[in-house]
Amino acid sequence: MQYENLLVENRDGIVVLTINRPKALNALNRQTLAELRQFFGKDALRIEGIKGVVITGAGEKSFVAGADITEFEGLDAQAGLEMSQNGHDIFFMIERFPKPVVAAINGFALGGGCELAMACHLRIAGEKARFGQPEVNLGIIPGYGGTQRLIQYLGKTKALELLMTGDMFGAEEAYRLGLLNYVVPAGEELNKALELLGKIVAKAPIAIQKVIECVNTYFENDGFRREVIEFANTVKTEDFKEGATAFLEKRAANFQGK
Ligand code: CO8
Repeated sequence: MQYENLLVENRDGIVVLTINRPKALNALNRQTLAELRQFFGKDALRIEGIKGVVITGAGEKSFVAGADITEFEGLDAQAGLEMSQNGHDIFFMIERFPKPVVAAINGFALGGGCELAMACHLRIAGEKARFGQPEVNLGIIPGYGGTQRLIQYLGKTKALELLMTGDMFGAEEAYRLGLLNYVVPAGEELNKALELLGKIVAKAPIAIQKVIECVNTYFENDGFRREVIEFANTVKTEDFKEGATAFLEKRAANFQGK
């Protein structure tokens, strides 16, 4: 398939998938999500001899800066519910992909970008990468699994703090907290991802697939569905309209709790 916003490069069975919207810091618009669904749901498994996938972002500044905020205008609760569920479905396709998927995080991994990285099996970041779930700054909650997966990696203490403050944190801190497998000098994240995958794909593929399935099973719970519902509930608030408008107008939001 031809993609508008994804670059697909097959390096001897390791597919490097680059989210390619650098002018919008690789934000996940509807088109990009549809292409990720097409890739992980259909195209990837038809690539002969595929052994693993690396996901990275185009440019030096950003992995993925979140959902595309310019598409938030006019979003109602029903559309919010559907968009969130769509993202959940796609990110589960990644998490349940039978081959190892590694995020090579080359810059901002915020909101949906941090959630995309967390849906991958392993994460490697350049030292300048920045992380965060800043949704509360927009009057919403994470809608692509962030409330669940952040706890999986960080535990409840730090996950609650970071989800409620929306604070950004750097790669060293992300490593210390358990979000990352490795931090490497900026620009080296793709090489390190390929090196790590090289080691994994030399093992028995069925055994690797079963490891992925069993680890995922440990974390199955109802929290993901609850997140979709509560995301939609925040989309219908006036605070969400104010938060998204304030971002686009490049000013601080004035939330009223309505
Ligand atoms: N969406 C759309 N455009 C974006 C986004 C985004 N998430 N992030 C950055 N951009 C655009 C900017 O608007 C800007 O465009 P332009 O040049 O046309 O003005 C361009 O990218 C460059 O960005 P900045 O000028 O802001 O660059 P800075 O270096 O000053 O700042 C930041 C970089 C800190 C990353 C800043 O851009 C930022 O804060 N971005 C928003 C981050 C964010 O809040 N992400 C979370 C979004 S919400 C989310 O992901 C929820 C997921 C679940 C959704 C469920 C379904 C709807």
